[in-house]
Amino acid sequence: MRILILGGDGYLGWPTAMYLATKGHKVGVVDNLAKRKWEAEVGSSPLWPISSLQERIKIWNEINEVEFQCNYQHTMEMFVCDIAENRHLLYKIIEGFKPDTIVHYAEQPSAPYSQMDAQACVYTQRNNVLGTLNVLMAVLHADKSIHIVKLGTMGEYGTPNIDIEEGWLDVTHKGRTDKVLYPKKPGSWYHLSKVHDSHNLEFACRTWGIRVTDLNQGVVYGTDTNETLLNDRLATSFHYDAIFGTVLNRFITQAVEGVPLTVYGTGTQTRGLINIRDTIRCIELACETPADAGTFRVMNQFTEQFSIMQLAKRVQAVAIKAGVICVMNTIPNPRVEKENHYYNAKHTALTNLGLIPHLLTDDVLLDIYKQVEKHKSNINKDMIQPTVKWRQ
Ligand code: USQ
Repeated sequence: MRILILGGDGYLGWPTAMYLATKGHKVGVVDNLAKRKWEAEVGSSPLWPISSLQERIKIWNEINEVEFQCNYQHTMEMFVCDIAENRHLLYKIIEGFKPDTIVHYAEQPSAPYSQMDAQACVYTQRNNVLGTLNVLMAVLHADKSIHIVKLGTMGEYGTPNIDIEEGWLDVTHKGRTDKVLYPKKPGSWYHLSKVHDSHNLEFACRTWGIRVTDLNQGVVYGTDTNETLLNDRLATSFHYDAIFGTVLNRFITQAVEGVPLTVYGTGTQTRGLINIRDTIRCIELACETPADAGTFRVMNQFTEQFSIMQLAKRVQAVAIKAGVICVMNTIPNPRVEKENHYYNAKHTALTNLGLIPHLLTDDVLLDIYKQVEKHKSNINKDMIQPTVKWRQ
């Protein structure tokens, strides 16, 4: 299959590109390299140095040309394009590469970033919503049979007081029934941008007959995949700061550094989590089983749910095993979110397709801990405490 990955320079996009290439797919990577600019803007750096996208692709292609005797399938092509700003370049890339599938990660991924100020809010929604619209227009322009696999988020649903279904809800109202998009109540401008994307994608499926899979992913954790471990310069970016770091990666880094874990509020808020190794497998499963023409398919992409306090306690126990004293702090919650809430989110679609989850065992936690510990000297303590407040 020919797969074009939009946002292939990111924490998830890059490991996905390598993984799909090893599976024999012809992979093209598109990115505008903006993540590196956002990092500079907020003063964040990945915990270990990250090669440029050009260098990553060069190393990947060299390794694969040697290993597979120039097997064209395993090498990648790279395109620099801002998909939100340059629709016509995106058209050209798609016409030239002729993908069967487009995997779309090319969005500003941070809730705190989107809450920083007016500019960051408007930028996030503009970048994410217009980028996705341009992908839809490009598919309509080039070939309506291209399957779009879009990274959504579990945060689109928020924390409703009823079970969360996979994208759709059967509703009976005054004796009549219908199937509607699951009602969304997200918790940030960023999460809202993904809600807008989902509505635009569904409309395009319904009106143009295109095919889309929206993967509502939970909080991702982890440092490596088999491919990132092949060479230091193929590593993916790992963030622990309060803007781009996700909660479990942050807690592990805080434990390594010996600073109290930053549990926001009571820590009783619950989230779905997923290992980075399962993220790439879920993308593969979605690509291999395309949605039918005219279908907006939604799958919830997480494997286990935990409260934030449970995560903090798990990290604390592993740190203690590693011989380190680890304390946790419940600090005033900088976000506006429910802390005590019902949470029961369905997530069977991907396991039904064959996902065998990597669960969060103590060994998995310890592996991440050890990997982070190797880079302890790079931790910038000033980037750990949250600075962005939701309530202005
Ligand atoms: N939290 C803490 N302490 C911290 C950081 C976070 O208690 O130091 C809490 C937050 O209050 C929140 C939860 O942990 O309740 C998750 O926060 P997060 O920063 O790990 O995740 P979030 O902002 O929701 O966003 C991340 C990714 C985003 C993805 C989303 C999936 O950045 O791209 O869409 O996870 S989900 O959370 O399921 O919406």
